[in-house]
Amino acid sequence: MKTILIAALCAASVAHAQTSWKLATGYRAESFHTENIAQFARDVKAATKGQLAIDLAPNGSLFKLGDIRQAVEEGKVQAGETIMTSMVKDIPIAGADSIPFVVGSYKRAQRLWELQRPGMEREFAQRGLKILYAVPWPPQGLYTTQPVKSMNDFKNIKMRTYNQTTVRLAEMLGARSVDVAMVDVGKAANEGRMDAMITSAVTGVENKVWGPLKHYYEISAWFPKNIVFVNAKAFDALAPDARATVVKAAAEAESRGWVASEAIAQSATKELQANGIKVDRISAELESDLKRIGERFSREWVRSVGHGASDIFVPYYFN
Ligand code: PCA
Repeated sequence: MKTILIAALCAASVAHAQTSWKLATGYRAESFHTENIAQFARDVKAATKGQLAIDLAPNGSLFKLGDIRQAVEEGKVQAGETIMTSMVKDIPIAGADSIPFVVGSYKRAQRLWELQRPGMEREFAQRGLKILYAVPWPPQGLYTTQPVKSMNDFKNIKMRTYNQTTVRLAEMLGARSVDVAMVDVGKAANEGRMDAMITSAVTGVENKVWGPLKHYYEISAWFPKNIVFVNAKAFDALAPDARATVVKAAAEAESRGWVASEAIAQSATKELQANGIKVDRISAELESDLKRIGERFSREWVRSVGHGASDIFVPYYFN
């Protein structure tokens, strides 16, 4: 009787201790961001001895990229990953990493994240969310079907967009914006639905855009970040040691992700070239056009964000 009772108690406590989270992302399983999350999930599972399993739902299979934050907030799914700029309507400071021509290197992108993170933590906490980590996409370059020399070459062309920054830029350039999710970029390019887009080299590689798109200009416009987060109630329900494990594994995932992003920035550009895309610098004229547009964008952004903007950018520029 005693053994049966003990066995039953053990089974019950094991069952109680095992938790599983679903983590929704809008990107593909083979995306370097998603592979990094998969590693994070394996690390958490091993370090908690199976107490916490994180199951990935990639490719927008549970929720669309732009709906993921809301879904985690509402507890429809425990955890998620999205691109920070997808939430600028509700959290304006989330857009700090997509202001054109502010950040020109991974080091500066890191500094920006340090300054942006406290405000983001507050915004997330108010919504019952906990940030796990953030990792940038490689620098954003300009893809085109035809060579471009100045702003005039953008008049009325179809420009693929993925966030408010790209929509506003298309508008300022006089182009027509076409919203295409990252996973549909290859298809849209092949169907002639875009003449230009601003995104990373790796996104071009993942979607095999060679063929329709012929030029890639390394303008390093910005370094947008993906953010991985969890519903705070789900996090708080973990045992304290499991919580500490998740936080530690998240910090490791963040460091690992930044290194991977930088490495892939190099290799992906080479891969575009190897597949026939002409990798070029932009003309001085287009560079100054884009710089002017960037400045205009910055002014609009600061005006719309207010204090939150100076909290980030005063130390960014002056400390
Ligand atoms: N790839 C994603 C976001 C930024 C990037 O480099 C996209 O094109 O949608």
